[in-house]
Formats: sequence, structure tokens, C-alpha cells
Amino acid sequence: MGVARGSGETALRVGIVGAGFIGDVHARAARRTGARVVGIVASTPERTEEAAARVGAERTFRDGLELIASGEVDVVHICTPNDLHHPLAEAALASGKHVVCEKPLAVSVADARALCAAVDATGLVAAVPFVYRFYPMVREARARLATPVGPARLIHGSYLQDWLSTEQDDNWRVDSSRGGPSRAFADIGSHWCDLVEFVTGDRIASVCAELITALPERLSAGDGLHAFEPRATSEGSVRSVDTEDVALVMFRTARGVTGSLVVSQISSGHKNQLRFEIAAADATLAFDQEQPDVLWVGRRGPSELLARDMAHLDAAAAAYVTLPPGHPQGYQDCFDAFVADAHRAIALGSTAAVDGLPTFVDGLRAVQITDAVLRSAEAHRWVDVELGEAPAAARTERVS
Ligand code: SOE
Repeated sequence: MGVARGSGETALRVGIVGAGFIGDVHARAARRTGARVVGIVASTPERTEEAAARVGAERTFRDGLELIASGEVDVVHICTPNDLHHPLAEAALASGKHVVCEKPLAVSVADARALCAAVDATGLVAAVPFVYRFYPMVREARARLATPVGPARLIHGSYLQDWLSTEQDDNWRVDSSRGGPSRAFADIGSHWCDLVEFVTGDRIASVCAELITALPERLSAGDGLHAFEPRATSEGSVRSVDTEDVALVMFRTARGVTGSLVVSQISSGHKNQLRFEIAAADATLAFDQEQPDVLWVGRRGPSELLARDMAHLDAAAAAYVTLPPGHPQGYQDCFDAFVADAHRAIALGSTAAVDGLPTFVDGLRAVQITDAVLRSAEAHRWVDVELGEAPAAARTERVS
């Protein structure tokens, strides 16, 4: 493990592979936990040098495998294009490193399952940033669905963005060879499904899906553009698109609840709007990721817009409050809370010790749901989600 700090504690040593906007988010979150950002790697030597200066990394590495083999890091944060997640996570686990791997965990169920088996075999900590679980008002919704408002009867919502809404917009996610066979659903529909399963405690058991590619051609930008990055030039060759812009999904859960989801990355005006609405017996709960400091509680009688004030929140929600009411907590705060919990699990030697931490088992779930959505859209019928036996939770014995 890392070098001792004044209090005798050991600062965790973090290595980051991938330096798009999310790599910077990981670096800021790691630093906020008190970890050292020992090293970073980007897609080119120039971008690596720029990223190291930008995030204040202690050194650079030639590539992800050199960072993993260096012996200078305790946990590897994987923030690369999706096709590299499996090989890098596999190498990190094999070398005894804990892993935080961006979603989707892998571009196939087999690869995601193999990674879960590797985690189970080593007992290392391995987490996936389904970070929207870490908003205090999401935890409040989860607590209310567990008791006062009763079980869910109807679940619906959407996840809408517009950063891919013109032919000029391009990104590695659009290319199935880099992003995987599903784009919009795997990229952001996975967040929505993880969140509603987390909040309700239920599981999506079958889906009926339609996938739509509204822009069949785009102006290729190669690997050059990061998510949400505006295009500077209109140079580039036209390329055909083999992944979806929109996913429409109906689903049934294991408890028999029905629901629907609209996923779109071409909805002008919506920047990162994840919304769910859950109609339970005594109230409806609605959450909007673009207004994350409030939770709407709808009733036959007076409804209320519950503001984040720890004096009135369930203890499970108050645990994630870091600022007084009226001082909005946002996306980076939510990401910081996820990384803090992941690093706490490393310190404790167990993911089971940290309630609500999304692990590789949750990453596998998301890939299984994505696989069912792809099969349903192909066959134009309802398809069961491959629930299978979720791999055993990582053992809790100490990690060397
Ligand atoms: C792009 O769609 C993206 O950065 C996703 O990859 C993230 O998972 C999501 O949280 C925000 O949008």
C-alpha cells in the first residue's frame, strides 16, 4: 500500500487510465478522499502530458499495462473507451490491484461474468460508478420505498441528452468496435436501470425493446472528441452508424411491476436529464438528476417538493449530506461520495461492508439487461433478462 501520512494513515495510491472528462472527475474525487493521484495515461503521449498537468498526477506512464505493472498504485481507475475495460480490469485484478471500472463493465456478458469470477477468486475490491445512487435524495427515495409509501406499482422515466443530436457530433461510443453493440442504452440506459433497481430493491426480469438510429450517418471525428465536447471543425469523412441513438423499453420486474423507459442522446435541450417516477401505494416519488437536491412526493392529498435538509431526511440519506440546505450538492459531490465509499471498501477489505456500493456484480447486471434489450429489439418480442446466479459476493477476508 501507499506511503504513510502524518496521522500514520496510508494514502491510497490511485492510477487513472483514460483522460476524457470522466478521467478528470475520477481524479478530483480521488483527491477529495485523501488519495494520491500517482499516475495517469491518456490515448497519446501528448494527451497524457496534458492530463498529468491538468489533474496534478505525480507521473505519467506509457500505457495502462505499464501503470498496472508498475507496483506504484493500489487501485486502478479505468476511464477508457468501453472495448478496453475488460482487458485492463482483467490485468489489474491479476496483478493484485483493486479496480474502479467505468460502465459498461464490458461489451459482452461473457467478459463481464469473467471479471466477476476474477474478483471472487481474488477478494479484491472492484466497483462500477453507478454514481447516481449517491445523491442524498435518491437514498431518501430508497428509504421511503422500503417502508412508509409501500411497494412500487408503476415505474417509468427517461434519460435524455442532446450531445449527439447532429450529424456533426461524433464520439468513440458511436462506433460499435469501440463502444460495443449498444450505445445509448448501454451508456446511459444502464444508469437508469441500475438506479431504479437500487431504489426499489426489485429487478428487471423481462424487456420489450425498440432501438432507433435516427442519424444513420455522422461526420467521423475518429477518437478525437470526448463526450459533450463541441466539434471545432467540420473536417472529417462521413461514416455510417451502427449503434442506436434512442431506446424505447417496456419492462416487467421480478415482483410483477410494469414499467417503461425512454433513452435518447438526440433530444435537443436535455443535457443529462435522468428522471424516474415511481408510483407506490401511498405516494409517487419523482427524481430528476438535473435537479438532484429535491425529491417530489406526490399524494392524493397535499403533495410536496422535499428539499435536501438533513434535519428531515432518513439517516441513510443524511449520511451523504455534506453541505447545509440551500447549498446545492451536484454531480461531482455525488461522484466524490461514490469514490469515497469505494476507497473505504478497500480500507475495510470488503465491498460487503459498504451499503449501496455498486460492484462488478452490478456491472454484470447492467450488461445482462443491455444484452436482453439487444436481443428483444432484434427479435421484436419480450425477452427475459439472463438473471442467472449472480456470482458470489467478493469474500471478506483481508486483501494482502
Ligand atoms: C455520456 O453519455 C455520459 O458521460 C455517460 O457516459 C455517463 O455515464 C453519464 O453519467 C453522463 O453522460
